[in-house]
Amino acid sequence: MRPAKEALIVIDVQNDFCPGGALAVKDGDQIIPRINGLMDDYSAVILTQDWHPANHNSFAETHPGMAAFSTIDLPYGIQTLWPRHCVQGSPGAAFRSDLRTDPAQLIVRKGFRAAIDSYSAFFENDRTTPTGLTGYLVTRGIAKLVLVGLATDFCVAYSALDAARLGFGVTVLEGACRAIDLNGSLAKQRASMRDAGVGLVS
Ligand code: VGL
Ligand code: ZN
Repeated sequence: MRPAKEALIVIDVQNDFCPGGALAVKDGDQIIPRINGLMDDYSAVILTQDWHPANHNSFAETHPGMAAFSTIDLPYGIQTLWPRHCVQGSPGAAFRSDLRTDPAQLIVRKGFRAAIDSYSAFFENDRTTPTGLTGYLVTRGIAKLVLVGLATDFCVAYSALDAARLGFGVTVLEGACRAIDLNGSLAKQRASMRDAGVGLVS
């Protein structure tokens, strides 16, 4: 058993990010047995769930003429446009049926405001609007976080960088993550995480 002040945070292991899904991450499903096995070692287990309205601003379909995986300028900065994914209540937004969810004590839904995306489990993409997760962790006395899930270079990395900035000790178990790797994003985010003091462990 890991120390009580340490939490396992499982990022976005949802149908749309796995093979066959709308924004499939290569081999995204292959991390699930390992994640399931980790859950019994942690007294705090938290899941996140990407949870968008159908007209979300991060969807290419919301911007006529714009292609998926291109970028646009929004008031909070540059936003990558994604294929429509993880629409609230849709099968694609559900957790993979082989992911254990019973051990989770908290499920954080994010990206539920149409005007702003939220990669991180802590803040939306303006880096200031909080999800509330910080308060939950702090009031439970949790100081160290172990992050796994999808995708390494987007939601996992943004969460890890925010957590480090907030003062948590952060480890990313890369063997229990898979990446999108868009235009070199994986190498860039791995370097940023290292610079921020995030432990990268295979
Ligand atoms: C994610 C892109 C869009 C992720 C979520 O979970 O990494 N990536 N929405
Ligand atoms: Zn999303």
